[in-house]
Amino acid sequence: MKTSRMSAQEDTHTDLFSTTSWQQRSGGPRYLQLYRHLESAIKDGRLAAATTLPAERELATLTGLSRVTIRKAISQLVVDGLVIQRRGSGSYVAPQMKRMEQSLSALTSFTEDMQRRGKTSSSETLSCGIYLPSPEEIVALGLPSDGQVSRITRLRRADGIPLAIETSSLSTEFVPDPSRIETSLYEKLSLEGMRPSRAIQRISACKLTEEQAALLEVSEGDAALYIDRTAYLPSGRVIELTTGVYRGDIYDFVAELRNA
Ligand code: 16G
Repeated sequence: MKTSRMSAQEDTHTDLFSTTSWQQRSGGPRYLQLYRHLESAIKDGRLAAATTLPAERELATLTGLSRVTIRKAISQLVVDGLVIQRRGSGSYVAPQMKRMEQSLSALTSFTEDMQRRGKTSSSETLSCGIYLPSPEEIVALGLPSDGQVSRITRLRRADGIPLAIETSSLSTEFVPDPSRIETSLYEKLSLEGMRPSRAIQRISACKLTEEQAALLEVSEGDAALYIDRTAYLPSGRVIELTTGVYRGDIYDFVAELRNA
């Protein structure tokens, strides 16, 4: 027996897809018409985030279009990041997030940035522990080659939407137990009088690997920003080396320039 919730969703689907108003003889290729129809329904909220789209066969029946045409339109929505396709569990509307401008002049933390925007941030620890440092960590953190490094990799979300994957490395001298970093690394450092006062950040373009894309809920190969931040204590010692990938469809990093 169907639940009333399923029936309501089915009614929405029937209304949205069976109307022929969006299909016009002179409106160009059918897949493009369906694509545009779905794109506007997603953008204006008629198809809300996380709504499951009807299966290809059902869509073909509702719209009167061939399955090949349906597939082409859905594939384009997937490429555009509007729809997420999961093997075995169908297609659903991707969470929508407006682009964010991130200042390059203030040394702030992810948690603070999201709080300022009125968003709820969260952190999922993907890995965490004490490791032998990589050559990059030895140089950046000024560690002895037989030293140890505390490393934590986190998936950063705002209002439940995954935005970035960050790996932070800190000397065990400053952070002996990285598992004690709860929501905010900077909050923990501040409490211990070790908040960085200055940082150097390098930003480059990259494409997401399959694993990164799955975590960020976008498509493999999507454009992203690779950022590394080396942050310093007022004493001049490096406290943090963080490298991360940030979703290119959401982040705009903005720098203010003055006359030299
Ligand atoms: C930001 C920083 C990152 C820092 C983190 C601390 C950039 C590009 N990176 O994401 O270096 O480790 O904030 O955030 O801005 P938290 O205090 O919320 O853990």
